[in-house]
Amino acid sequence: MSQYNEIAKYLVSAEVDRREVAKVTSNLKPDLTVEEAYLVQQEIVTIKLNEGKRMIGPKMGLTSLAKMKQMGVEEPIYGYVFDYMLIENGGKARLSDQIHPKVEAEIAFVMGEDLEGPGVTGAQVLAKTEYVLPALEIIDSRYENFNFTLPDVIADNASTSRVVFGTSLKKPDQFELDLVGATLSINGEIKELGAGAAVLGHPAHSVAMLANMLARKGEKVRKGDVILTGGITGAIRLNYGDIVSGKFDGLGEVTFTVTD
Ligand code: OOG
Ligand code: MG
Repeated sequence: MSQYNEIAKYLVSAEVDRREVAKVTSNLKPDLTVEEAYLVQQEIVTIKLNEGKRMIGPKMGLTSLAKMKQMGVEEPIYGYVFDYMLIENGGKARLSDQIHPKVEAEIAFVMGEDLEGPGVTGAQVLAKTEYVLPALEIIDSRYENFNFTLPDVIADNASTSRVVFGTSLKKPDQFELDLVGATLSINGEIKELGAGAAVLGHPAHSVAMLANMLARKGEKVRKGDVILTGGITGAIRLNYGDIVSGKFDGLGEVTFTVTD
């Protein structure tokens, strides 16, 4: 068994047991590189697929300048969303399914055609996008205190935990997605706000960058993939009883309630 597979099992068991663990770079593999971290992530994907879980699509993370600066990185990261992570719009997110969850507001793309890098542009993304829709992502780092280095968070499938997609699908040409405003409220109080432009200037740039990053591994974005483009807003810690609402200009509202 490879060392990457061993680290993948360590992280999957933390997720399954809802238990925070020491980050990989603090003892298991202090010299973990970004490239190796993606190999660990790939092992996690393989484990989940072998368990019969279905992939919904890739997601981008750390796409806002604020998050990149905070992490000291120049490039975003990606991970993968699976079917068991989906919560219906208006549904319940259970605290007992999580470790220390946070929520963030995002714009998602549904691809109408494959998208193969390198050299993909935002305009090409928009031309190949079937729909755009609003989403709330629940991130839940498996690491103690949500504290990690860049390779750690990549290995941990970019902290992905749950996703609530909005129910109305819109054609991308109806919007200037960079100008779409979003608010994130908890119990009726706005906690975070932003606009699509927070994501690399335009959320389509996030999908383009994803295609170009995947191309380095000979992979592509696929027709039918539902892609989270990264948090527009900062992430807010969730507590029992919270009623969470993301409102996106013209794209609609996404809500869920936090239960025990
Ligand atoms: C990493 C995941 C970031 C986003 O949208 O930026 C992410 C983290 O902050 O834990 O999903
Ligand atoms: Mg996110």
